[in-house]
Amino acid sequence: MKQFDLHLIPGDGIGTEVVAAGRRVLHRLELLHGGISFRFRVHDWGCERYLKKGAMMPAEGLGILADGDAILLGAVGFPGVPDHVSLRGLLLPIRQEFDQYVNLRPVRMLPGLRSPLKSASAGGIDFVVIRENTEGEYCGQGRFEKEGTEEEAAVQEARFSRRGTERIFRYAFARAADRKRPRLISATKSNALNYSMVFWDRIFEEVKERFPSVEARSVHVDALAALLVLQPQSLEVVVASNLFGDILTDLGAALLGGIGVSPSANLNPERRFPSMFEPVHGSAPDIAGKGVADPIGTFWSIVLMLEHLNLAAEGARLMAAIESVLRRGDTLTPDLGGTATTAQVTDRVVAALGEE
Ligand code: GGG
Repeated sequence: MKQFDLHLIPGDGIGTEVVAAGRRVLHRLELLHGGISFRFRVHDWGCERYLKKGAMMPAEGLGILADGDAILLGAVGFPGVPDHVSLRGLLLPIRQEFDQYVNLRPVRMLPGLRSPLKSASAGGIDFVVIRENTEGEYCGQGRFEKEGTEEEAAVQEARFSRRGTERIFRYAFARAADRKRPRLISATKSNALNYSMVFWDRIFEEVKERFPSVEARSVHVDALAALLVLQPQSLEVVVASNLFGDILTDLGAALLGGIGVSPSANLNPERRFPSMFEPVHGSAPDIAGKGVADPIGTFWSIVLMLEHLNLAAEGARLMAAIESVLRRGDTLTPDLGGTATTAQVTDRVVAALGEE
């Protein structure tokens, strides 16, 4: 029996509901396979803990996670704790300290999803955003100046190292080279950001030299946002900085008809540290506790996790189950136009797993 140690951080709001659903799906996969077992260690880290103890996770939190095979996270953030405190107290330290420098976010139109774009059809939109995940605009450096005076100001720094920039491009080019249409677009804004994005473009051109089979170009992020809406079918791989990737992938999720289905993987490709998997959506306090959160984003993130754990067949099995439930379309949560609960969608996916 091969055992996988999984750390679960349900976090805040609907995070607890979708991770509980994910656990059921993993348990079902375990039973169907017969030769694997998932050992779950659940951590009650998040905003509630912050309000009681003054920290989102314990001081030794990263040490606790370090020995796991992977981390599954629900969502972070809740009213009562400022968002920058919750994000910087849990999500960002894990990504940064575990050097999860690739944030991989597929944008794929699955059967049954209803895109707000008239031209979108299942399979028509199928690209992946590779977001730099450890530095850039989210490096956390900056300062307040002359606070409380007429001249007060805030300075937010964006740090792009050669090492960090080169490695994200290498990863993105390698992914693009593997696609049927080997195409890569780098999101830039070097007309306005005269240090960081000029540097970003320079390194992009250097790395491009090493991948002659990939058709690669830079596009300003504002024009790229328009391209996502007007010609998403033309896209294969997009590589972006931390902030640009964050924004573009919410737009990408919206192209699929709602943010609830979109998955993400925070990867340490060298596997020196555990990687973390999480739906793109946040904690959605407005629907938290109502039992109607869409668990599909978490299930799809689990597919990415299974692939990372070299359980590709299990990943494919889960993806097929998700697609069959979406295709039938009679058990969908309200964000996708249905009336089903999280538990009902999970029941359906669990049942579909057994039908393969
Ligand atoms: N599912 C993870 C989550 O809570 N995301 C909310 C969020 O604001 N994420 C920002 C980010 O991905 O950098």
